[in-house]
Amino acid sequence: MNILSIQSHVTYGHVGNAAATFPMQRLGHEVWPIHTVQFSNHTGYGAWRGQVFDAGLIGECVAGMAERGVLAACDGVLSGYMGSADTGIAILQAVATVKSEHPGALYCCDPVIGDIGRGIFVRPGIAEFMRDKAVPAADIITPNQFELELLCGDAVASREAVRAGLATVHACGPKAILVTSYLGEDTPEDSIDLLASSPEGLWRVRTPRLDISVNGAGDAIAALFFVHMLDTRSVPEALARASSSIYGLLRRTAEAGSREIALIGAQDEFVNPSTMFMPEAI
Ligand code: PXL
Repeated sequence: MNILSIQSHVTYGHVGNAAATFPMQRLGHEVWPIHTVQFSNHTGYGAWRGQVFDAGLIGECVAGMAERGVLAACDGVLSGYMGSADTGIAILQAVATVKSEHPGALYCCDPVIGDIGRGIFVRPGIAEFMRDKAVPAADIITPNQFELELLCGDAVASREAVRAGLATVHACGPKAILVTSYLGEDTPEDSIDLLASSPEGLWRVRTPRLDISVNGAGDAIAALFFVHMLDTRSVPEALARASSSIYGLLRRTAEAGSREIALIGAQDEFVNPSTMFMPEAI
């Protein structure tokens, strides 16, 4: 598979393309990264240096690839954190260009807006852009619980509410939704749920909750879920593989006591997760 991945990049550590690219490559895929920024390190450190690239760079790189005649071989476009609405518009143009060259290509949008506890951490206008423009253009989305609630406009703590919220978002366009972290009314204290939904069903994986706080895990799971969806075309299968790999990655990260996800050290988890979690239909 060939994946065009349009995200931020950091020199040190692993978020954005520096978290998404390698797991896809380790699974045997070609990744075509376009960097929307290059920073020294992720923003979780509170200080960083670097540059935000002009949104025009995205169109330039896509146009250059179109001139090489390679876009017909692009199987998917993956996007993550968008620094500005301009970047978002350029990403959606890239998606449209890829789909015009390869109508079977899929777009996976990680609608990065915020998180429980931190609230909205993107610039004004991005949340609306995600809800009104990016998500409707996407085939697959990977929100966390906070982002799902913003997208559907309601709390999703109960089983009925999460079903209703997911149905609302499916009606906007995406055929597959991965909820990357979910604490519902019936989630035990020591656990965390990942949900995956299609118009055909809803599946849950429940893993032990690890006591760590890192950046970039969401970027890695979106990439893994996307390539497993492209490979298997099965929502529960992609959920099982991606969640098992991320649990292994985070367990190794916790053991190492690292502030950065152990993307390289734990690479075998992408191919052969040490614990396989089975999805339950709920
Ligand atoms: O993980 C999302 C992300 C993407 N890009 C940059 C970040 C982060 C999270 O910290 O700092 C630059």
